[in-house]
Amino acid sequence: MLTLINTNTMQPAIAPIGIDYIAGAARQACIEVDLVDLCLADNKDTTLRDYFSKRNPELIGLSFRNVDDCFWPSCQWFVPKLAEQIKAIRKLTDVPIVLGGVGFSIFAQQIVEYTKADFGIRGDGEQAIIELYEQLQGRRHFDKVAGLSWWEDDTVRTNKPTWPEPLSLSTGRDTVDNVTYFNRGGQLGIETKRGCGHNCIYCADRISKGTFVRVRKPMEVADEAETLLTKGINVLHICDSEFNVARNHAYAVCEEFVRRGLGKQLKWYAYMAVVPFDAELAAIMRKAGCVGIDFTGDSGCEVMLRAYHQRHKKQDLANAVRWCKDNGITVMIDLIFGGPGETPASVRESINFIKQINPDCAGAPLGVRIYPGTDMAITAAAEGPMETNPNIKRKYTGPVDLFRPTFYISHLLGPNPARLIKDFIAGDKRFFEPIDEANAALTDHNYNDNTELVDAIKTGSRGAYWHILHKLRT
Ligand code: B12
Repeated sequence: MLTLINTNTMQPAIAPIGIDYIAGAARQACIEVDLVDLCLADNKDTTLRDYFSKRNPELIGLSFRNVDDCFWPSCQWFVPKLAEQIKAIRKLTDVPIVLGGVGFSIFAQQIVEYTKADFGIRGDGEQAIIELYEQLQGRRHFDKVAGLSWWEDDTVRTNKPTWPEPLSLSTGRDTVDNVTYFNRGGQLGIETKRGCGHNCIYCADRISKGTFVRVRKPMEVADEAETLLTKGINVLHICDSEFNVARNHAYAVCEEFVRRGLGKQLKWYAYMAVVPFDAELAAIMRKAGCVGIDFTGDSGCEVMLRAYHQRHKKQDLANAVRWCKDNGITVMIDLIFGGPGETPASVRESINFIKQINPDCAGAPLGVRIYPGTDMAITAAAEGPMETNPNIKRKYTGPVDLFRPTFYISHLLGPNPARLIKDFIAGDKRFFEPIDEANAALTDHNYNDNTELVDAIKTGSRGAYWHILHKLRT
C-alpha cells in the first residue's frame, strides 16, 4: 500500500491536484492507495497517530507544494516545518518516506538533505513513484527511478527527471475530497499540459516542470472537467504554467469544451503569457467558459520587459487587455517591481502605462524571488558577492542561501521602494499594492493564510483569488 500525505495546510485551501493524478496512476498499476489530508484534518497530530496505529503501508509519500510563500514582506519558509513533520511521522512508523511536489522539485536534493527524508522525486510523480514502489519491493535499483534523490552511505544521490511525454493523466479525481476543497477554496485546479519553453528570468517552472511543453489530449482534459462537473464543481483554475504556451493546444482544448457545451456550465481562469495571444483565441476561450485571465505582464516599460527576458512588448499588453474586454473576459496583469535595473522612472512608466491600457486589475508586488538555476540567480551572482550586493534582500543572517527566501530589489528604488510604488499608484483601486512595511495594511494580496479570502469563500464567493479580492475592494 502507498499512503500519500498532503502537508500543505495554507488557507484558503487549494486541493492537492498532484495527489489525485499520482493516486490514479498508482491504482492503475494495481497499488492500493490511501490519502491522509492534513489540510482537511481538525487535528494533524491525532490524525497521523490514529492512521499509523491502524495501517502499515509499504511507502509514504509526502506532498510538499510550497517551499516558501514567495512574498517579500512575509518571507515565510516552510522547510523546517516539513522536517518536523517527518520527525513526527518517524516516531509513529519506520516505513520509508518519499517527498515530491512542485516546490519540492525546485530544491529536491537540498530538501532531502535538510529533512533527512529517505527519498525525493523531482518532477512528475505518476510514473516515478510507481517505479520507486516496485524497486522497494524488488532489487532496489534506485538509479533507475527518474528524478529520484536517495541516500547512499551519508550522501544524497540524484537522478535526472525524464519529463514523460505524451502526457496522459487519470481523469477520475476521486482520491482527494474535491467537493470540500471547492467549498473551502472556491475553485478547483485542472492541467492541460506541463512544461514551458519560455525563459522568464525569475521562473523556476523550467526546473520543476521541464523546458518543453508536454500536452494532454483535449478530450482527456474535457473528460476530467466533466468528472468535476458531475460533483457540482463548476469553477476551475487551469494549473499550467501558461495556458497559451503552446497557443494551438490551448485553442484545441477550448474547441473540445465548446463541442461538449462545457462553456455554458463551467467558469474557468488561466495564467497566460502575453504572447502568443490574439482575438480568435480570446473569443473561443470565452465560449469555452473562460471568465478571467491573469497575464504574466511583468512590466509596462520596455527596458524592464527585456530585463525579465519577456517576449512581449507594451503594445502586446495593450492588445491583450483589449481582446479580453471585447470578449467579456476579466483581465488581470501581474507585474513585478524591483528587478535588475528598475528605477523610479521605470516604475512610473510601468504604472502609468497600465493605468492607460486599463485592465480590471493589476498585481504590483515588490521583489523577485531568486531561485537557483534561473537567469535571475546568474544575473545576481554576476553583480559580485551577494552578501554585500545592495540589491539582495533577505530576512535571515549569515551567508546568502538561495534555498531560503532571498529576493532581488533594485537599490535604485531607494530606502522605501514599496512607498515609492504606492505613491505612483496613488490609490488607484485597480492595483494590488505592495506592502509598505513601515505602514502595513491589514489586508494583502498574499494567498498565504488570507482571512479576507477565506471569509469571502465561506459566504459564497467563487473564482480566482485576484478576482474575488478585486470584487471585494471595488
Ligand atoms: C496554479 C497555481 C496556483 C493557483 C492554484 C489554483 C488551483 N486551484 O490549484 C493559485 C493562484 C491559487 C496559487 C496560489 C499560490 N501559489 Co501557486 N502555482 C500554481 C502553478 C502554476 C501550478 C500548480 C499546480 O497545481 N500544478 C499541477 C500539479 C499536478 O503539479 P504538482 O503539484 O507539481 O504535482 C506533480 C509533481 O510535483 C509531483 N508531486 C506532487 N505531489 C507529490 C507527492 C509525492 C510523494 C511525489 C513523489 C510527487 C508529487 O507529481 C505531481 C504530478 O506529476 C504553480 C507553478 C507550476 N507551473 O507548477 C505555482 C506555484 C506552485 N505556486 C507558488 C506559490 C508560492 C503560491 C502561493 C504561496 C502564492 C502566494 N503567496 O499567495 C499560493 C499558495 C496557495 C496554497 N493554498 O497553497 C510557487 C511555489 C514556489 C515555492 N517557492 O515553493 C509556484 C511553483 C509558482 C512559482 N514558481 O513561484 N498557485
